[in-house]
Amino acid sequence: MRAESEALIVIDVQLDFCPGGALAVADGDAIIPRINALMDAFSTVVLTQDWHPANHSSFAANHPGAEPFTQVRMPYGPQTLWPVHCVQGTAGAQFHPDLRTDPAQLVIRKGFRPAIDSYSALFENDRVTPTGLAGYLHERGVTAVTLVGLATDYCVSFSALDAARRGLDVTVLTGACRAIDLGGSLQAALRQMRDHGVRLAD
Ligand code: VGL
Ligand code: ZN
Repeated sequence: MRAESEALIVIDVQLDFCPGGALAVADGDAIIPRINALMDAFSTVVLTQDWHPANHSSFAANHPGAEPFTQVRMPYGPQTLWPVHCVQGTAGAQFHPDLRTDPAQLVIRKGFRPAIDSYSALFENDRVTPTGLAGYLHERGVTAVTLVGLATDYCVSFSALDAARRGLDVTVLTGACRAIDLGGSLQAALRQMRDHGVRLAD
C-alpha cells in the first residue's frame, strides 16, 4: 500500500467518454479493470467528473453554425468545440458502472461554469480559476500523484501539467489512459508532459 501522501487521481471515467457515449474515446472502457486494481494500492484516491450545464460554451451546439472538433477564441484563449457531453444529471455524465467508486475519498466536479471549460482537475482552462483540488491535496499532505483515465491528451495531460506546475511529483500511467487524438494532440501532449517533468510509464 502506498503512503497517504501519494494519491491516485482517476480522470473522467464517465459513460460519455466510453464506447457508445457522446464523446466516445476509442477503447475508453478497456482501462477500467486496471484502474480498479490500482485503487487497492493507493490509500488516497480521487475521482474527477466532467460536469457541464446544458448551456456550456464548450459545446458546438451552443455556437450557431459551428461544427464539433473546430476551434473558437474565448477570452481565455483557443477552445475546441465538443459534442454535447457530460451534462449534469444525465446518464452520460455518470461514472462507468464498472468503475469502483467506493475507495475514493473525493469526487471533484469540473466544467460547471457556462463560460469556461475545465480540462484540468486543478485549474479551469484560463489556468488560474481553481477547482479546489490543489488545496485539498495540499491539506492532506499529498506530494505525489499518479494519473489515469480519459482522455490522455486533454483532461489527463492538462491535470498532469498543472500538478507538475504546483510542484507535485507526477506520474501518468499511459497504459491506463486512452486518447481522443485530434490532429496530433496525443503526440503533442506526451511531448509537453515529458518537457515539464511528468513521468510517463506504461
Ligand atoms: C474531456 C474534452 C472535453 C476529457 C472533457 O475528459 O478529456 N475532453 N471535455
Ligand atoms: Zn467536457
